Amino acid sequence: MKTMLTFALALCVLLPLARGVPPGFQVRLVGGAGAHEGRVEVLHNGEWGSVCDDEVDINLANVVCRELGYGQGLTWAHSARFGQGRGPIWLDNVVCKGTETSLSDCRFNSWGINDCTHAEDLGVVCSQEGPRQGHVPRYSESTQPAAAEPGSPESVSTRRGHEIALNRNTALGSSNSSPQLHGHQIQLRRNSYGSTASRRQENTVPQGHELPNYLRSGASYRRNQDSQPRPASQSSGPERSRSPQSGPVPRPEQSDPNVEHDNRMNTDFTNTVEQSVGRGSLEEVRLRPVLPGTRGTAMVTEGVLEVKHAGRWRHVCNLGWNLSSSKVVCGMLGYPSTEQHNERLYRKQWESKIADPAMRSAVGKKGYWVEKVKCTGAENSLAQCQTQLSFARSEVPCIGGMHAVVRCVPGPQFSHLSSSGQPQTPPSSQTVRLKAGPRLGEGRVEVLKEGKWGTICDHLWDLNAASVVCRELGFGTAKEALRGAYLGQGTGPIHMNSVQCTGHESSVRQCKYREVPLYTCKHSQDVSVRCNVPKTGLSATVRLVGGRDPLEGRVEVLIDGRWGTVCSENWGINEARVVCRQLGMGFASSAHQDTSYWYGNLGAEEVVLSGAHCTGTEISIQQCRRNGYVYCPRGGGSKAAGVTCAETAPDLVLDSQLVQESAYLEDRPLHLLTCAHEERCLSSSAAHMNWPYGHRRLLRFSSRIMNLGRADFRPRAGRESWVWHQCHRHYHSIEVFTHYDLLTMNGTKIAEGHKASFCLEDTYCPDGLHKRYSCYNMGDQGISVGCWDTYRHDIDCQWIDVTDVRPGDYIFQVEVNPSLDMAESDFENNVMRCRCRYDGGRVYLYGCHAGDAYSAEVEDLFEHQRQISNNFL
Ligand SMILES: *[C@@H]1O[C@H](CO)[C@@H](O)[C@H](O)[C@H]1NC(C)=O
Ligand SMILES: *[C@@H]1O[C@H](CO)[C@@H](O)[C@H](O)[C@H]1NC(C)=O
Ligand SMILES: [Ca+2]
Repeated sequence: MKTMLTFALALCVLLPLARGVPPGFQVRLVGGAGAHEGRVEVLHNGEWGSVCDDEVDINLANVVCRELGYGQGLTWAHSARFGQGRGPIWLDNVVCKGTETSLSDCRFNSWGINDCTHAEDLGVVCSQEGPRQGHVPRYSESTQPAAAEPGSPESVSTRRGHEIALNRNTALGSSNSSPQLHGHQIQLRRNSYGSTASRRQENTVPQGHELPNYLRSGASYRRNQDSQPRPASQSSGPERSRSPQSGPVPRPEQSDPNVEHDNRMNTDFTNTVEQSVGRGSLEEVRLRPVLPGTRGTAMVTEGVLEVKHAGRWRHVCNLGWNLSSSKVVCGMLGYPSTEQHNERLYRKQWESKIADPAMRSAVGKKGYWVEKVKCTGAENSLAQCQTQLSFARSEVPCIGGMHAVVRCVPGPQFSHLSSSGQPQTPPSSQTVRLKAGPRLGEGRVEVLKEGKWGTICDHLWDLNAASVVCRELGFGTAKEALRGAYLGQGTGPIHMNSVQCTGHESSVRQCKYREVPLYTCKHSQDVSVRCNVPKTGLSATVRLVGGRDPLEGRVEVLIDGRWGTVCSENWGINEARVVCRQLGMGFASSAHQDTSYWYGNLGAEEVVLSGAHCTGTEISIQQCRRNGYVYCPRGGGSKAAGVTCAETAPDLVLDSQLVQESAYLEDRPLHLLTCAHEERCLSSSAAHMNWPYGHRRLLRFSSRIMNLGRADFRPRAGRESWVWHQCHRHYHSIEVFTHYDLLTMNGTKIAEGHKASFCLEDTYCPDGLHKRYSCYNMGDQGISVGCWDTYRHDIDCQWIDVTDVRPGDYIFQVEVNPSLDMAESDFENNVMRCRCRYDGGRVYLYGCHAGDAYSAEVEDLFEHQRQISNNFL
């Protein structure tokens, strides 16, 4: 009772807040067979956008229809039955009382704030009879006759929509046609019967409800094939006989949607009460936050569970539900684990809700309940659990129960986005990682063994193992378990093969697996995963504008509630990567500092973010370091930052073994070094020598740069800007392509870094691949996927000038693409380091390895321990 009062109070409080219709607001119906039906679109800020179907009930349809000049709403249709819209989703969680004169007066999240996709676009069907004939929108005529109160007998007698009602038809015996609802029997009513008597009869012998046929067809609405609603008599005719299905049912996408629809919707409810849906059909789940403490955050971790079956969202009965089932749901939502929610609070809310007529249809909307869910907790998806689907009927589904509630625990990298979580950094002692994935929660799987990162070979690789990896990394279960180096090849060791997990392991290293004898697996068999990641809402806080396709454009970000541009000063590939990842658009292929060729949104030209500096691993651009106040002398507009994103990217990796094996010293006479001097391949002290007498001491080595990514590596500069180098008689397409450095053990550069620019080509391609890039005769430059570009130790400039270096222990370092000029899927492997001992006469390189090959601890030892033994690594 107290809760009811609170609710009534809340309504009173809301009333005075009712906004006037904002200027320029309009509503329209799009994509229906006639003007009286379609996807609801609203005009806000000059842009049409759709409405999300969350929490919608018939009141909303009534408001929209009246606003458009129709009598009232016949019904509403969720899940984009009238096709998916484009552009913004302006409204979500819209709650109308039914008496508003405009949709804009209903309660909803702020404009554009939603957790929906266009697959949830709302549609409405308006009754064509009404106070006005035809379509008289409010916009052409400002006054609107007050429509009949939705609960009044007159209105009900003309209303033919389907209303899902909660009924307790025993105690009250109410003759009021407006359902006075206190129990929780769920049934579909057809209220086209004129008299109360027949309606009450209907309560005991429920009938099918009337919906235009095209609304009933399955998940995919195909208006063109079935554009005419059939007469009502036809759809309520004899039912197709139906045998209860047991055992596995075909997955929805494989079955004929119409057949499925017939089974589902035109059911004679008196005969069949239940139908097992078997496996494979509950593919999508969501949580609806209903407690005040769980609302209002972009990332929903707790709420009433809804599952999508054959295009409809349904509630799940909590009888028999336990934490194992919650864990599966959380996994699907991108969360690694679950915990117990406050049962008492939800029970209380539930009881007050079903006692309150105003809320009944919101509860009853999910007229079909999924029941008897049994999961072990190891499943990747609810579809693998035992479930039953109940049909609306006179008997009550879920007697004594209520909707299931789930509370998920986000991974540490997301916990700050949930309502309760404190900021946390992911554990540094991680022993599994994802590499080179285009999006968050995707990538090649690498595990740490004895301080060394290695890959997993793909024999027996499956979703169970992939899910263990995903959970271990703070994501949910796996969406995909990929084999065959689908997300690029690793380097270094291959640690595991034939991995088999039960799904209960907390780390993939606890799963059964086989060691990998040398040469039995190749990196072309490296496994990768795609994990379920939580909907953070972060992708809605950045957008690309003005590009030729959706993957490029000027960057506009939402900061402190305002959209604006980003200062392009120091805007680079790391920042661009974060933006692309935040948008779910893959890798960044370029970062633009000049976007004059793209037009931004009016009103969002101003710079709202400056000094952005990302490490590249952040999950949003707002998370990167930035100026406390905006400082951007170069201004926004055409000078604002932009990005181009791409699904695939190259990945350059240095062959460290070859460097180690090929290094030697040469004392080279100066007269052979004129070209090299001209190209600045010698230390500055060379300039003070008495040319051409004397020599330079050179540390020479071969290097091989492999492209292990999934796109060709191409110089960014177009051919017209390549530089002809007369001395070496070729074009340089990239000014700085590699750094060769000799460092002291404390990291100081001792030999002047030689910055080499190169002519890129496919020196070697493995069998089956064709060389496509060649420097000769101004040929196309680049490195094809799978090929490599080799610089032999005996070519000019392929060295470090160590003439001025004293004997001692050093670190030898080669870095490719050091300025991150060109996009790659992984930059961590672009550095290669060796220990280097120089005794004044000879030089030894040992322990050569890629920058990401070892754990942080081992890398630390490597760099700082002076007396490191030769066979340490
Ligand atoms: C939940 O129920 C399932 C099936 O009845 C059972 O296998 C599982 O162990 C239960 N989990 C918990 C946490 O009680
Ligand atoms: C680093 O080591 C060099 C000699 O190896 C020394 O001259 C220099 O002062 C050291 N720098 C720091 C910051 O320790
Ligand atoms: Ca790389």
